[in-house]
Amino acid sequence: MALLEILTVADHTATLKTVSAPVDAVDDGLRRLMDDMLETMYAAPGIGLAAIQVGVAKRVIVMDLAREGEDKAPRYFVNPEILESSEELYEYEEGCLSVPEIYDAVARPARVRLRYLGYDGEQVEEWAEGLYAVCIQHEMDHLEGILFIDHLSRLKRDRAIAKVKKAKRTG
Ligand code: GNR
Ligand code: NI
Repeated sequence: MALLEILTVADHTATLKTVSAPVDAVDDGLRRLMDDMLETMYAAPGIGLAAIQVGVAKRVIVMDLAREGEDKAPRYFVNPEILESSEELYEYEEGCLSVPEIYDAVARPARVRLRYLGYDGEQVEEWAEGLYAVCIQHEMDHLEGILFIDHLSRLKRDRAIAKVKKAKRTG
């Protein structure tokens, strides 16, 4: 396994805005990417990671929502789709490894019905709610080149990017 570099808006805005391409086949090469992404996410640490955050424009996401002290619970999503969304919204204080140290509230559908391929290429359909719904929608935004700060006002977004750039400069 390998640790990958996580790209941030300090200097990789263009890459992070890329729309990722569907995956043709869940093969050993893709599983290796997912393994490396998971290791990178745990090391960060984070609860989710989309492939574009490590510079790979494929529709691939890894996630683990287990809390500290709980057993690891890795989840893998290839070519995920949202089939249905609740009218009800849920607001959550989001953060992003590509916008480090910035946190703000985003309202999204409280429940989403998902279809995706898992680690072995098996097709899954299920409802997500709570933190799972928050995280999968945040990650699926990455596949479209959208960051959580794109859901904020332009003023907040510009301030967030300026802060990340300054933090990178000053170390
Ligand atoms: O680690 C992460 N935490 C988080 C908290 C609230 C809402 C979304 C997230 S995802 C984030 C990791 C990340 O940037 N994934 O793209
Ligand atoms: Ni993110």
